Amino acid sequence: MTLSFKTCSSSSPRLTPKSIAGAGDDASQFFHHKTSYRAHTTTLFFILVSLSLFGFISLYYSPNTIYRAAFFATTRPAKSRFVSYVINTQDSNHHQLSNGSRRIRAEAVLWPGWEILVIVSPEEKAKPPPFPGENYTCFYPNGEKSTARFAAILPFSNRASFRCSLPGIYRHHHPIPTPILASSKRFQLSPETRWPDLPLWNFVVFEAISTETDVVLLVKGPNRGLGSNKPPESFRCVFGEESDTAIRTAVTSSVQEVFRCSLPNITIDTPVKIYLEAVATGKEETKTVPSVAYYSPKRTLVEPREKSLLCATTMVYNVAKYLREWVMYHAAIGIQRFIIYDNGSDDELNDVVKGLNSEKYDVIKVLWIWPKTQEAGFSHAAVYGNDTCTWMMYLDVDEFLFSPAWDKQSQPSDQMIRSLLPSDQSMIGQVSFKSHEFGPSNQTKHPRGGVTQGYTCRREEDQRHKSIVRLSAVEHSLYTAIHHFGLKREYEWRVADTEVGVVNHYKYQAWQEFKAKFKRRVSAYVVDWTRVSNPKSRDRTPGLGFKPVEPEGWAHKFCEVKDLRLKILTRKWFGYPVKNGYRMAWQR
Ligand SMILES: *[C@@H]1O[C@H](CO)[C@@H](O)[C@H](O)[C@H]1NC(C)=O
Ligand SMILES: *[C@@H]1O[C@H](CO)[C@@H](O)[C@H](O)[C@H]1NC(C)=O
Ligand SMILES: *[C@@H]1O[C@H](CO)[C@@H](O)[C@H](O)[C@H]1NC(C)=O
Ligand SMILES: *[C@@H]1O[C@H](CO)[C@@H](O)[C@H](O)[C@H]1NC(C)=O
Ligand SMILES: *[C@@H]1O[C@H](CO)[C@@H](O)[C@H](O)[C@H]1NC(C)=O
Ligand SMILES: CC(=O)N[C@H]1CO[C@H](CO)[C@@H](O)[C@@H]1O
Repeated sequence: MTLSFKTCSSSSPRLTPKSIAGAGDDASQFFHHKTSYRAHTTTLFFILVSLSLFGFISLYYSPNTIYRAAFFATTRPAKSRFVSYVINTQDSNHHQLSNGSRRIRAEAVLWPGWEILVIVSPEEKAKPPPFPGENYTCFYPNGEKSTARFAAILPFSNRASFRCSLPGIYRHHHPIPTPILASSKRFQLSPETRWPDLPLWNFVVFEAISTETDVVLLVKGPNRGLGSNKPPESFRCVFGEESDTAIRTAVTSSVQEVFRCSLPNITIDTPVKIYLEAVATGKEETKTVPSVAYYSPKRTLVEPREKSLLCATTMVYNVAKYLREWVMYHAAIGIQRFIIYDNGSDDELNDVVKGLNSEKYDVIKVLWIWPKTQEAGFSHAAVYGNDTCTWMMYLDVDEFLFSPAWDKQSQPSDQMIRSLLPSDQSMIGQVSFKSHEFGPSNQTKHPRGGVTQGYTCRREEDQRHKSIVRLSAVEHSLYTAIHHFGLKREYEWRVADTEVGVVNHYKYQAWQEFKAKFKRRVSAYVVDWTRVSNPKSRDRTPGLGFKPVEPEGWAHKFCEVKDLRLKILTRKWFGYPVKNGYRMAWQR
């Protein structure tokens, strides 16, 4: 039973990998046919529909007020974006006019954990915060305030962001007012102050990326979960804030969290706020999805980089420890550029990336602070990488691609991955490689020589695949199921035979490592592993309960086959002898 294709929810036949094509296809000898995929698609489709229905109902009845509030928010008409509050002028703070205090224009969104992410608007371009010594503060209509802690500079738009804790009194308030960000601990609120509703994280436009021909919006909310995509015609994109000057354009695609908007037929040269709008139907009025995203036209590169690279992208959280091994190995076999989407790591990731850069590895880091948005992040990477990369490998940092046939090579070569891919002229748009899941292999801590040296025992069965995709072949919708992308109609998808190429997935590591990793899953549709729901999911570890307690005999689990192939290969290529044993090139 190949559940690995359960994520092909669109049940589109072109999402099914093709069998070996006819003669003349240079890559055909590498691929084999998986007849069972299509047979399962229909059944899986129904399972998915029921699952997403269940998901929706459980969201609606969730005790979590954020979800409920958001549900109501979606049913409110767009017009009431502004609410008036009576200001409590008795509050002592407000009698003291502060000289230096400046209101900073900003957008905000309520995150899980009653935290507000406040993002400074691009209109604040003259003096972008943060400035040392300033005491950034969030102010609320009733005179309450909370400290605004600097969070990060967001990539692409270069906006500073802060975090404020939502005061308790507003936690059961609906709608919640958007706080005012000011540069000191005191601020004079005026009775005319308008308090727009605070967008909630499950119903918001959170990112926009422009292409030459359109703009891609990443949006939480309208399409909830798998298999519930609303037709593009039911939406419009709104460029600009004011209802009389805003420009509306057509939405050309609506799949998962990714929407694509036509560009307005006038030139916009400064960043403008961009919204998504659900068009009025017989039953419902027009409603606007709130936004923290800005549109700015795509800058044409002064010196466009050569668009010929073989790139890799991955989304990480606190994996600095593994990154050197992963980058150095894959660079040696032909990955030219690494694009790391960092989900707010607080380990030494920056230092590791800097170190790799100083050794001439092309590694760039993109901060991706949006929680539980791995699919949207992968779609983003496809667009972002399209300027410089022809092929993009989507692999996690605990996954290593290799070919068993390379064991005869005494040195790695930068043509190795290339040799697993079809020629430039081929109409194969994506090649997937099955993975083998390695167990803890008796390790009790991170192995000194790296994962390829330490983990050598695995489960026997092939597990789900990972893919290298030709970016020009990616479907307009940018649909991704993490393990593969949807392709344009004219392109084919191949799954490589495990004798040709296979991914070693160091999935079940020494308990200390494994525990940390599985506490934070990045996918939007995969539940936290400690939560009792969807207990049959493939993402759940067999034999593991719902508590982060080391199962008995963990170090010996998932050990069915001794597989030393990559250990021997990497030791030959990257190991050098030292006094008592050997060291790997990535060891520091
Ligand atoms: C603002 O600063 C000026 C001097 O720089 C001072 O005269 C004035 O009283 C201050 N206003 C307030 C409200 O603190
Ligand atoms: C910020 O707060 C500190 C401590 O309260 C104070 O010393 C400092 O002057 C404040 N800075 C500004 C710009 O108001
Ligand atoms: C731009 O589009 C609007 C409708 O969307 C149309 O009315 C207008 O004529 C167009 N302008 C140009 C210059 O094409
Ligand atoms: C793990 O240790 C056991 C003995 O404790 C041994 O039989 C087994 O081969 C070891 N497995 C690996 C992968 O080293
Ligand atoms: C990449 O750019 C090409 C045009 O150069 C376009 O056809 C293709 O759809 C783009 N792919 C992505 C993922 O944006
Ligand atoms: C899945 C995951 O790890 N998401 C995290 C990404 O980063 C944000 C902000 O640090 C967290 O809130 C998410 O939980």
